[in-house]
Amino acid sequence: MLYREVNFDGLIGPSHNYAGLSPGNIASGQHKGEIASPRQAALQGLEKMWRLVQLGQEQGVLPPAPRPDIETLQRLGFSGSIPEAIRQAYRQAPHLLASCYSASTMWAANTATVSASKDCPDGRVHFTPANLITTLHRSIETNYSAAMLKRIFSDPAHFCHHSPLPCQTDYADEGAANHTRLCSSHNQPGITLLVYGRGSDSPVPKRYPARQTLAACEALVRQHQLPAANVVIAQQNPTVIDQGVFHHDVIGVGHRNFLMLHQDSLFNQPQVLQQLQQQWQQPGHFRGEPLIITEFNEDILSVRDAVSSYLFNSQLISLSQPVLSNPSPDDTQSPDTDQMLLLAPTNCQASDAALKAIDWLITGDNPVSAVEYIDLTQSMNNGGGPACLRLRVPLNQTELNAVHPGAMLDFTLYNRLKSWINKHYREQLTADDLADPCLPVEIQAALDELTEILELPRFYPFQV
Ligand code: SUG
Repeated sequence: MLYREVNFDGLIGPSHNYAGLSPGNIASGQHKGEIASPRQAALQGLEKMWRLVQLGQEQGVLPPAPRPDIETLQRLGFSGSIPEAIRQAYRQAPHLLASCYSASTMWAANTATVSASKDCPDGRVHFTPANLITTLHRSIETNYSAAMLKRIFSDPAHFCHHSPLPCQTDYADEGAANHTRLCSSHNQPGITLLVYGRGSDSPVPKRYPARQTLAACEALVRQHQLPAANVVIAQQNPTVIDQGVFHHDVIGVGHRNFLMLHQDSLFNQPQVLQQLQQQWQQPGHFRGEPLIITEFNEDILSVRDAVSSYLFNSQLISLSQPVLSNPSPDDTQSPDTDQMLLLAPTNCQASDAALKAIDWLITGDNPVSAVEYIDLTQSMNNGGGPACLRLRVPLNQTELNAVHPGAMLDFTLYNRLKSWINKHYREQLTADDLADPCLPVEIQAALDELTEILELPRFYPFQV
């Protein structure tokens, strides 16, 4: 049975704003307090999803968490009616109100760690929702994400849902942003590369938090029962964390048998890459194709330029993946070559260094043969590029058939979502707008209608 990688993107929610909530995420700090456009943000995210469909990919949509998170506001001591709790929070602690309003579930790469059924002994796809405990606004995603994933991937014959790791700093987990699955084809078991920033006695960054721990990676391997021979756990280089690489997917991306990363991404990088090659070639594991690793040194692209352009947060799209079904209208292309496309953020076009590096990449000895740019400025200004917005789930046709069908993007859904965004989303949102008592009412109406569009009745707590 044919397997392929399916991207599920977080639909950008109506409260998208710039609150500077993420220390160590340079864009989040730089754009703090700016006027956000939730409508533009959501349309940009939707266009990215639709482009993937046009490229012959299966593409799923994950609904946003309900915001503001009233329960968290109450737990933080803001009491009374919803408008009253919001008023108090705005007056006393606006950053807490912003945290409860954050649209951060858009960055689906942080929603969970996912292992392919080909990699797990029980032949099911395994999910562990990330606890995201490093920041308040992201930690409040977990309960929602766990329930949402169970609803979208509901069939226990195919999907196994684990509890999030314990909410304790030793188990800080940021999900698939620190996970890369390397395989010669999705039909074969892959190597799971997990990257952490903080371990028992490893060097730690001095300036910014290391968000993922070694203990979390080890626990994920145990939960998913991944065979040790197919796992590599590596440490992020603390010096790149201190330059703004708050997740590994800001400095490296892998797809199938290809891994591209900055030369300074990992601690002891030469040894890690050697281990990957050794495990790739271990006896009894037929891989079919070589593992191709392309390292960018400082002369090709500095860490600084990598962080500002987000080149490594591009999506790599295999243009030779089998098309399992064809949900698209007439203008859909299904290229049939052995090449990969780099879907890069338009920020790369504004950087001479990134453009040169991309040119070096696509003319080099590796599978990337083309580049395309996508405008995700609204999300990018919060440090979320193309790869941050998607959660990758390798699936075969039977598994794909078991996914909630209303979440799979086709031309009709694309158009319905576009109209829905244009109808409900504000053109602009500022920090002061979060105090507007009309905003929660507007958001609730929008999400209520969304659940009809996605065929998810009684999905949000306010609907039960
Ligand atoms: O966790 N930004 C997110 C960006 C997540 C990017 N994801 C990946 N690299 N996979 C974060 O730092 C900023 C929100 C604000 O400042 O308003 C924020 O949460």
